[in-house]
Amino acid sequence: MSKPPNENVTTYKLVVVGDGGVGKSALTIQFFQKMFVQDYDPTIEDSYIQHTEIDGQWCILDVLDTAGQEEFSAMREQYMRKGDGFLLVYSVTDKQSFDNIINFYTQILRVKDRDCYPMILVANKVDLVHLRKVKDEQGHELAVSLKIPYIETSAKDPPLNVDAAFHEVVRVIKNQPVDQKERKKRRPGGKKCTIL
Ligand SMILES: Nc1nc2c(ncn2[C@@H]2O[C@H](COP(=O)(O)OP(=O)(O)OP(=O)(O)O)[C@@H](O)[C@H]2O)c(=O)[nH]1
Ligand SMILES: [Mg+2]
Repeated sequence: MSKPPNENVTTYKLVVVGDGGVGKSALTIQFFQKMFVQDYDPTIEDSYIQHTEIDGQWCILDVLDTAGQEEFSAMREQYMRKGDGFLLVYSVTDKQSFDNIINFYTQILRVKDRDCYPMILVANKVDLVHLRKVKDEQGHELAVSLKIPYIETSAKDPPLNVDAAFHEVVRVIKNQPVDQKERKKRRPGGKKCTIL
């Protein structure tokens, strides 16, 4: 790995959303601090910032780890406004968290006033094979219907796809067509845009 450059690099604001207890903090801490947090300590809002090299290019990742618990849901619109890209996280052991992904997705598009936005679908806790309630096909199907990439992760040691998830959302941000960055939500009858 080469050294971080001194000149200005692009900053990407990423926001990690999803129900309480799905592993948003565990994924974020595993990415930034390379350790697994075993205990559950519900988050209100934490942010992390770090230089990172993705596909040979240095950038700054500014990651907001949000509160999944319903009692903090009033803060959602505010952090959604700030994000350049979103990780929509559910736990494969918690069907309700999977069913709620659509609510986060819809709310992000509404807040951004767009008909698509850089997001990825993250199926976490895949190490808990015997407790799994949501199959990989269900995750894939949802991702296809939302037109966003799908990735299976485990924040537990040894981590699975944790770096890959954060890197992928940056790729989606970078690869969005220029006109899409400006494009507002199309009114009824308009053409749909795609990210993939
Ligand atoms: N086995 C396993 N446990 C996990 C994984 N990710 C998180 N956990 C555990 O699940 C619990 C909840 O994880 P958190 O990361 O705190 O959940 P959260 O989504 O941040 O929850 P809120 O902050 O309330 O929104 C903790 O006990 C974690 O150790 C995983 O990939 N595998
Ligand atoms: Mg948390």
